[in-house]
Amino acid sequence: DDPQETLKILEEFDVLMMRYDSAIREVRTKLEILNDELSLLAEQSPISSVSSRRKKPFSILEKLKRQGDAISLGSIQENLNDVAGIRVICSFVDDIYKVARMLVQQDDIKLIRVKDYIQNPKPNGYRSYHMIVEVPVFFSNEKRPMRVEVQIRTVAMDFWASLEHQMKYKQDIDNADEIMTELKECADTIAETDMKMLKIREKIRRLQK
Ligand code: 0O2
Repeated sequence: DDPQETLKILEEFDVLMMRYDSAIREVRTKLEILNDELSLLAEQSPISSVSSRRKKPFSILEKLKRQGDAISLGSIQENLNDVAGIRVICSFVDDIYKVARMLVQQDDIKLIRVKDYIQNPKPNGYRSYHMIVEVPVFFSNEKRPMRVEVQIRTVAMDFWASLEHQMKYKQDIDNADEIMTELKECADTIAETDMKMLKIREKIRRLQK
């Protein structure tokens, strides 16, 4: 109720969001450096693109409420792992694991959690490699560990996920089951194609040697 108090909380919220933006920049830079180096060593870049987003205040609030967590700045840092999100798109499945390994082996990166939806696809067919990492970010007079969610997937997995994601916002549609079945079939075909592409690339490499 106190406007001064509200203003103070909003300012602190802004500072926290700036910290998440900084953490995104730190991890993006690490990925760019890895990609630059690996591109020089091999003829192809392991990463085809990187995108990032910081969760909007409304979505932060919604997720805290959904999880039944307290609505506070401390609660955001404690209970949300995906305020800072980075998506890495690779051409080939083996690059996903290579990039993930090279990122977490850096001694300032702390691996908090891994969810390998490539080894263990979700029932709907979703495939992607998820990691929650903590990266230290240096500010004027302190160093803070910040959490970032890194999703790594192939171009094909990403194509699938963006179409499937649209289903989340389309509830109560008549042929939902049919669409879900079709999506599942596509996901399996994509996984098979990703593996075939990897094998073809290996054959081409052997020919070049
Ligand atoms: P949005 O709109 O992308 O931000 P946690 O992150 O721990 O709170 P959870 O569910 O355990 O929650 O994390 P998980 O399983 O690692 O997945 C979180 C994110 O992965 C989702 O974020 C999506 O971006 C993506 N994802 C997971 N499952 C699916 C899926 O079935 N289909 C698609 N298209 N994406 C998926 P949000 O916050 O749900 O959504």
